[in-house]
Amino acid sequence: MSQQLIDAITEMREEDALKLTNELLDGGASPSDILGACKDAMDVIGKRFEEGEAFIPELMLAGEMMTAITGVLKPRMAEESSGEKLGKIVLGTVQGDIHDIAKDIVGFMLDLNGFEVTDLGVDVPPEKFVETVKETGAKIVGLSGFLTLAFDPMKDTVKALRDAGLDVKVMIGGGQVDENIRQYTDADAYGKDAMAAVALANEWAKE
Ligand code: B12
Repeated sequence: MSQQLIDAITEMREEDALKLTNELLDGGASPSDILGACKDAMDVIGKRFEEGEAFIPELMLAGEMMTAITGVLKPRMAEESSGEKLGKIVLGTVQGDIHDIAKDIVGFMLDLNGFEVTDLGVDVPPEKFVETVKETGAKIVGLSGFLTLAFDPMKDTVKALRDAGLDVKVMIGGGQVDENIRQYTDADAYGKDAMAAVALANEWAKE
């Protein structure tokens, strides 16, 4: 069934993709399993783009489908949420990068799980993160980025936060971010998906 969803997305059949998403949910699939299938589909489309078999309009359509599917998943995710407030988080897609679908999912999940999220949007310069942490008193910062070109701005943002003497934990994530990139940027941790972001935030909120 989830292979059918992957096929519907990669074949750009948005209506079928939404129908299958609902069917999967009704059949008991978890929103995170469905997001996993979406990620696989996005990887296929991304690969086609890399190989010159797909172009910007396909990437845009893929993005629109992701947004539509997320819209279906959100109410189901909300059913699994907790009520208490655990802490403040500043979140954004770093400078030079405008991919925001994944960041929005991360923000939504953090919010659902009891964190007060200030979402700075996309293409956010390091100084904006610094300023907002000062304003909100947040103890956690989340940086998202999908481009290779986002790694330097991530590193610059971590440095700017440290240089400003702010006592924050920084998590990073997005497409190709892994432990190597975490080391390169000097962030405290990386998370592979929204659930990992929630687990990290929970761990840090307890410290
Ligand atoms: C959709 C898409 C677009 C859409 C974005 C729409 C939007 N509003 O976000 C549009 C069309 C705008 C776009 C533009 C471009 N794109 Co694009 N895009 C994609 C695509 C197909 C999917 C990305 C996506 O939304 N995935 C869905 C999410 C939900 O997936 P996910 O990774 O599972 O998300 C989880 C994790 O990432 C994690 N996470 C994310 N952020 C964070 C943060 C924290 C703190 C934590 C803990 C976790 C975390 O949690 C998420 C939720 O579980 C990818 C291919 C791919 N394989 O990802 C290319 C891709 C990222 N794009 C690419 C490129 C090249 C571009 C462009 C430069 C193209 C161009 N020539 O103009 C521009 C960039 C413009 C810019 N300055 O940013 C390349 C990047 C290559 C590289 N190495 O740099 C990719 C990899 C495609 C490819 N294979 O070539 N793109």
